[in-house]
Parts: sequence; C-alpha cells; structure tokens
Amino acid sequence: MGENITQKIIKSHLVSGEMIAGQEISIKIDQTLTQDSTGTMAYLQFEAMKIPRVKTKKSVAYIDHNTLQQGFENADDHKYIQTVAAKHGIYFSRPGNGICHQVHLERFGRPGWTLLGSDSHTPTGGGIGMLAIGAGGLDVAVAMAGGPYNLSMPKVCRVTLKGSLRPWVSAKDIILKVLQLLSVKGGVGKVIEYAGPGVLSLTVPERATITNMGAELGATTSIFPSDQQTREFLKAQGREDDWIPLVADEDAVYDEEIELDLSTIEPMIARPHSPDNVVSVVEEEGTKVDQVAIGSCTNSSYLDLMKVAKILKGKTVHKDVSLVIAPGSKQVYTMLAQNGALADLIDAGARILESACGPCIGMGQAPATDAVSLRTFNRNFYGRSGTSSAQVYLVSPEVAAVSALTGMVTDPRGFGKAPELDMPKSFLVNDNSIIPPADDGSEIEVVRGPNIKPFPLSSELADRVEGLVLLKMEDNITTDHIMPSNAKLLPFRSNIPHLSNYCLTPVDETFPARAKENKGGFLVAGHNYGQGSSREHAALVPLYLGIKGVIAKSFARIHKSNLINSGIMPLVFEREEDYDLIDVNDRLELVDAISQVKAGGLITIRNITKDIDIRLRLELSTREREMILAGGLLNLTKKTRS
Ligand code: MIC
Ligand code: SF4
Repeated sequence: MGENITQKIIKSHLVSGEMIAGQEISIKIDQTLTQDSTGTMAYLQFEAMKIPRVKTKKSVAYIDHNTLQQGFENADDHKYIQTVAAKHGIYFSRPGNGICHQVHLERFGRPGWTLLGSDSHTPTGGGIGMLAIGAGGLDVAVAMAGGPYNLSMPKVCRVTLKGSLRPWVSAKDIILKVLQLLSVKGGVGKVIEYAGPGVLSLTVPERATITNMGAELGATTSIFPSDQQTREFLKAQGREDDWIPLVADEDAVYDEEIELDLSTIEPMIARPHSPDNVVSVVEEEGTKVDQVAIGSCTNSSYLDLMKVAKILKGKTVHKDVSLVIAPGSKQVYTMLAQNGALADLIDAGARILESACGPCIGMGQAPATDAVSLRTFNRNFYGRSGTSSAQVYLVSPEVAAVSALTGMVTDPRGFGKAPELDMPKSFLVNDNSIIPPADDGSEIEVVRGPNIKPFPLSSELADRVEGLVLLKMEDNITTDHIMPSNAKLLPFRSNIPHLSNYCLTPVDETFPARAKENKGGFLVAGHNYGQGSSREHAALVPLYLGIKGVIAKSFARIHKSNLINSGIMPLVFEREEDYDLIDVNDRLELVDAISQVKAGGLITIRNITKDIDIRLRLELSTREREMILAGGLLNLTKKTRS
C-alpha cells in the first residue's frame, strides 16, 4: 500500500509505537524553534535537565513577540535567551530579524525533516514540506535534550485542490474557506495534507499561509508536497541543496478526503471572535473600518507586502483608518526598502512597524474602543488585540489594503486589475542577525535579570483529591482566555506568580482571588478547551493556583499535553450531558485517585454538593498516566533518573 507524505516523514523518524491513528507514537526531532514569550520557560526547563549542548540538527531561538520594551523585563528576557542559546548550541535570531515562522521558512526549513516549535503556528513549515508541529515549551526542551516527541498518530485528511484562484483571491481565502468548512475543531487529531493539480500554482509563501492557519483548525499540522515550487523557493534562498522531492504515492490511502475547486473561492472574511466565523467578503461589505493591520506569521511574506504596496502606490489611506504594517522578516523588509515599495507604503500613509509579531499578540496598536479592526492575522479571539470591545476581522492582504483605502470592508474585485507578481528569482540573503552559538559554551555565563523567576512544579498525585468547582465555562475557551497576553502581561512570561493574578480574568475577574482563597480546585468547560496558543503558562499558572483537574467535553491538543506535563488531570465527561450535573461552587471529591488513574478505565468523581457520582474518562497513554501520578514530566524524569 502506498504512503502519504505524513506517513513517509513519520516512518523515517519513528522512535517507538505503531503508525495506527490514535495510538501513541514517538518521533525524532531534527530541528526546534522557540520564540521569546515561550522561550524563557522552555530554556529554564532545558537548563533543569542539565544537558550541556542541544542534540538536535539545528535549534533556533527567535525574539519576535516581546519587542515593546516598556520596562526592563523584555530586554532582560532577550539577554537571558541570547546567553542561554550561545551556551547550549542554539542559534539566536536577534530582535528585528523577524517573526520566527517567516524566518524559519526562509532560512532553515527543510522538506522531509521534522520541526518542533514552542509556538502553535510552527506548522507554517509545512509549506516547505516539513512535518512541523507546535508544542509546549517543555516538550521542545525535551527534544533539544535529544528526547523524542510523543504524540498520538494523527489521521491524515487529504485536501485536493483543483483549478486555480481567480484574480484578487489568494491563499488566505483558501484557508478561511477550509475553516468555514471544518471549524476550529475540525482538524483535531489530524494532519491536513494538501494535494492535487491546484497545489502546483501555489508558491511556498502562499502554501505557508495555508499551513500556518491550519493551527486554527486544531490540526496536529498541515503539509504540502515538496515539488518544483519548493525547489524554486529554496534556490531563490540560496539553499537548493536542501531540496528533496517529496510527494504522496499514487495509491496512498487517507482517512478523510475533501476537494476544493480554487476557481470557486471568493474573497473571505472571519468575523469576530473566532477564525471559523467565516463568510464571503460580499456579506460584510460596507462595514466601516477604523484600523487595518497587515503582517503576522500568516501574511507578511515578500509577495504579500509587494501586493499591498502595489495596491497602495500613489493613493492615500482613508482619513478614518489607521493602517499598520509589520513586514515578516528582515529579508522582506530590506527587499521592500531596496526596490522602493517601502516608500510607496509610507507615502500612502501606512504606519510601519518593526519586523515582529506586534499587534497580532496585542504588542502595541490596540484599537480604539468599539473599533473595527481588519487584520491579515490568524486569530481574532476576544480581547487578543488589547481592546476587549474591539471587533476584529481576519482577511487577505488584498482585502486589507483595498479596505484601508476605502475606509470600509471592500470586495477587492471591484477595484480594477489585481496586482500581478512573480516569485523573485533570488531573495536577498544576509544572515547577519542570526548569531551562531559558541563552539564551546562552557565559559559563557547565562544572564538572569530579576524578572526570571523559578517555574512551579507539581507534586505526586494524592490519593484523595478534593476541591471546589471554581469556574464553569463554555465551548472553545482559548488560551487567550486562560492566560491573557498583551503588552502589559507578555513581559511577565517568566514570572508565574505575577501572571497568576490575571488567569481566566476574561471569563471571570474574580477567578484568581477565589482560586487563591480556596487553595485551588477544579475547572469545568465545554468542547475544545484550551484552543489556540501553545503557551504552557495556560497550564503552569493554573498549577500555581492549585488547579487539580480540568473537566471538559473535549480538549485542544497542545493544551492537553501542557496540562499533563504540569501534572494537571485533563478529564473528559463520559456522557456530555453530565456537564449539566456540575455547577460553580460544587465540591468534588476523587477517592482512590492513584489506583483509578493507574487502572486507566473510567474515573468516578463524586459531586458532594449534589450527592451524585459522575463518570469521567482520562484519555491518556501509559506514559501520560505516569506523568499525572508523578506530578508532571519534570518530576517523572527526575524519578526515572534517580
Ligand atoms: C499566539 O499566536 O497566540 C502566540 C503568542 O504566538 C502563541 C505563543 C505564546 O503564547 O507565546 C502561540 O501561538 O503558541
Ligand atoms: Fe506571532 Fe501572531 Fe504568529 Fe503568534 S500568530 S507567532 S503572535 S505573528
């Protein structure tokens, strides 16, 4: 039987387990990436493992998230990461060099290799044919230490692309269409593998836009074949030697199949507050716009920004619109500067930011009260922009640029001829902002500013676990709800005690105080709890607050792993309707916890307040059970080593 691309890469990296969907496997990781907002924690954990030098083929530490330096905190974190990277064999991408996913695609990504990144949009690398997976910082630390990455063997869903895109329609519209079809839960447990004749017409940066936003489907990752387009891209980056052909066998088998005719896709838009709340732009046309933001790891490539520059050239941004643009990398930025496109953007009235995540993670440019913000980003979760009353919409660079001129949501198809652009034959390559590690790191001193605080560790599972239900939440609670991130909070990513004062406050402002007063307890939630970011702070902070278990209808993949790594039980209702049997302030009790977790079957929890038993599933592998019993991954590692 033939193999698909996912199976080929997994097979060549398989360390243990059988490639049967749903079963736990472990794979060897070739490359890792971290960024600064998850990196500090990942490197603190790496240091705790006492491994002198990373064992991967290449590990890169990027600084791209926390670049607003309002106080010493971010700059301290940058120094810590720079020195810890130099010491332990990790390449350091300086602030200003660009967004991790964009730079990694340009300079390091390799077809057929595996990449584990402490950022949920790591699957951007799938655009170049790598198996690129987002994970919590601790999993990335383990991979840097040479350990395999454990995951459940995904199902593979083939999305066959036919035909070609019409003018003014672009890669962003394809992935918004897929989100409309599959929803933010539609990719859970799956790899989305793109195939078919339509693939050929998409360049690597366009493919990367699509795989990037596969994260919003909840997918393990997304991947494109490695073909002539991939070769051209690598050649233009001066890396043709990194190219290998990689396509699915003709008789490859898939678990699911979808077909998309590219010629039927229209410009699309995701309405507030979810990336799958997608309609055609036509349906939203005329809505007045206050802010337009172009950039992020989804849409900040050279081609994307050149399109924007062509649309804006010689025109003026609407008087009521603030247009902000953040080029994705130093390479993109310099090329725009050299060919004059940057001047066109500035001249039209755009506000140009440094090459970083910026407004995508609320690092500046928060919109005005009740403002409508149109963004080329990937997430429009409630409050993420830094302004909770803002209405954030997600669109393509074309829709963003045209709407910035008209001052309202505009279907670009009425705007004349679409800009036409070819992939450059060569990109400007200058890696002078990527600092290689020291040959011998033993002499390097790691600099730790006062913002670097120790991370919390769980303790072994008690045999009786008891506590109050502190919150009852709905479906699709995001990590931006659990551990909000914005310009004020991101500087404290290495300071869990400080962050704990903000945990789950977008859901209930009284939560941190109540959690502290009651010395922790339980959380109850609906489906897809913890969707979004890979930030393990969404588990470490609840751990710090004494949360013992989260009882939900279902969990998002990365967050579930982060909970287990932290020793918090992710419990799933055996019968969904039992969600109605628990209320806030109910007292729950889990007796014989150790034997119940060890047994691996159903777990019975008692709702003391309502005097009823509720059956829950702890859907964990044997290894994960051991983690819960030991109080998390680091405790388990210590235990097995001693
Ligand atoms: C995001 O887009 O939400 C982030 C910020 O990049 C996160 C990482 C983080 O929270 O630091 C992600 O996607 O994993
Ligand atoms: Fe940065 Fe936004 Fe991409 Fe996250 S989604 S890595 S914050 S640009």
